[in-house]
Amino acid sequence: MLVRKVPVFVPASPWGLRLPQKFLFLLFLSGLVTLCFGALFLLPNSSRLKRLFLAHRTQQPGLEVVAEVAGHPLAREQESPPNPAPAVPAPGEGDASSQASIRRRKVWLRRTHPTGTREMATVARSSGSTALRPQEGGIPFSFDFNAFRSRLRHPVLGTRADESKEPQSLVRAQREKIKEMMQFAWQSYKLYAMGKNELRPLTKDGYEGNMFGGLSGATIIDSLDTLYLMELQEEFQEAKAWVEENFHLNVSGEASLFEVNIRYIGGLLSAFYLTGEEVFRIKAIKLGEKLLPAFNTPTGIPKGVVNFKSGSNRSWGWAMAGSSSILAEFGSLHLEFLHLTELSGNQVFAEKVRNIRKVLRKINKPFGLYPNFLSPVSGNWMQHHVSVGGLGDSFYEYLIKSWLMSAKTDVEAKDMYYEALEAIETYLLNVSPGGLTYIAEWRGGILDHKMGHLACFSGGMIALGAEDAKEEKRAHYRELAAQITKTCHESYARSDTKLGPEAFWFNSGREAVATQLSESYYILRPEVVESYMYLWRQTHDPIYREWGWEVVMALEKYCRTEAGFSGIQDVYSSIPNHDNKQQTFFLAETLKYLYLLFSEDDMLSLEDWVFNTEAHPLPVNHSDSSSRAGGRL
Ligand code: DMJ
Repeated sequence: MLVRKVPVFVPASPWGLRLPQKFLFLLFLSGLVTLCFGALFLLPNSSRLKRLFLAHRTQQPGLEVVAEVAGHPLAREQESPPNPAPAVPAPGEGDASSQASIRRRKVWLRRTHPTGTREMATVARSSGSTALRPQEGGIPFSFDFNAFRSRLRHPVLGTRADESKEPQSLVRAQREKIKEMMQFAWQSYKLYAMGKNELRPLTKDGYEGNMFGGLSGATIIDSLDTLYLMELQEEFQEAKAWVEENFHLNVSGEASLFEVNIRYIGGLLSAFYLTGEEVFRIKAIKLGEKLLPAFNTPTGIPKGVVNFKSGSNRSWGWAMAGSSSILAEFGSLHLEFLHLTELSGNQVFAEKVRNIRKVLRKINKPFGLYPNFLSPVSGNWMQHHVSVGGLGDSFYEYLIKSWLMSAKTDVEAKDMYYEALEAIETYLLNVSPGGLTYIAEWRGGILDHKMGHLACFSGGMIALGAEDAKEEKRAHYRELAAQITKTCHESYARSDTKLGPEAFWFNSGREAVATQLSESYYILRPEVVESYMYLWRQTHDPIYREWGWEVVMALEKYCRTEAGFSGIQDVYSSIPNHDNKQQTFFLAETLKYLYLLFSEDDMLSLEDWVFNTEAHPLPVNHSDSSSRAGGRL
């Protein structure tokens, strides 16, 4: 028989537990309670739980002030700081990054919880402060839109002097024609593919592609500013309504950091700066936050692909067997990310791109050149391939534009640009036997004598940068820009369609022509008309409008279909074989640059705006707002 021994000096608990057991149980219970509360406050994304528990907490005084001025009741969602801690901390970032995130949080708290009278007065004065709309899960930061607009040197759409001078002028009719093309491209997209990323005009349906991580409506976001600029008001309202109602960010696919940045973030930022509509600012910032995990690498150089669901990242499989980040991709974030900081008050965006700059400053450059492949793990170049076309292009563009966007204060960017350009001139620039100037591609010292269509933006870039070069180089750069643009025009002029191929060569007696069918296609790309636009603004030489008009005619003849515009597979065949794709950049860039080419110079004046690499205008930082952005734009 089992006898249960109960020592007389230990009284049994009411639940039949002895005292030491009871003590241990209580200890366990209190530990559990502490853990639960700890998790409530420390876990990312705990704002929903916090609301549940803290619903009756008194609101911060600073937030009341902002909400009152904005004229909206303040929702609890607005209290979550932007950019919650990234899902996966960067290897090697450990303590430093948590310190940085505490600092960021403090900055954010200072911004959103103003306590002093000075801050309150600033908010109260700014009648144009963007509103914090609860239903949009607003970003708790106020941007003084009216003050920003008052600092611009020119009306956004210009004074349209030519219209008042001569209402029926040729240039006006040309501009109207381009506007009609935009209208047609938009209507076709709307009819057959509304909400999808791109229109397929032959099959009359939409296409999502796999670059945007499940985001939709790339054509809509890319078109917003072009519609606005062309005063297509009804269409602009349709696009805006779609963004408000249907542009959802809770997607979970893999996205290209570069493409999402230049098209979506760029498009939303421009739409905000042109209209002051809060929905664009908020969506741009929230989408920007979704891109941040791409930077979780040992060097801080982002990888090309980010997984929106897991927050993991990876390099493109084709980039040196998945080991490299691409110069043009990580080098074309600077403009947008500084504006994300400007509009959110969150330093994290600016920190990310400044770090990229730091890595690039430090690394050894072969002959002063920047190769296209860099390891985000070791920070070393992975291959010595240098190109001003694909893989390299917009890195150079963003250097000179960073300088311009900073109202000429970012001297580092300017120096990097001119140093890089000198190296390019020394090692890549060539003149063909027929007298055509071109920028070849460099492979460890050996030249490929070809130029991609993408490289044709460089005429415009060099023209744009010419004015700030050393005095003795200015005329030279102007001439160089004109010569490169002329070469790119030749690549169009030498085809049967008067549209240019994807790549053209200078060898075996052939000049400025593609040498194989696989390079003979034209996919509605903008780079050549982009250069015409800059050269026109710089010189007012009528040749650029003539050349631009040739493109308009060719687009109409060979790329216009019953249901939108399409690329063609062979520019050397006058019987077009369409590729069934109306690219988003056709509406964002090609038609916009054409429209600007036939407009007055003060429409989106280059004194006030820089265009991102998808032609989305971002404002120059004329102000003393450096303290707001925590640095220079
Ligand atoms: C655009 O998406 C951008 O201009 C990018 O920088 C390069 N390629 C396309 C247009 O050709």
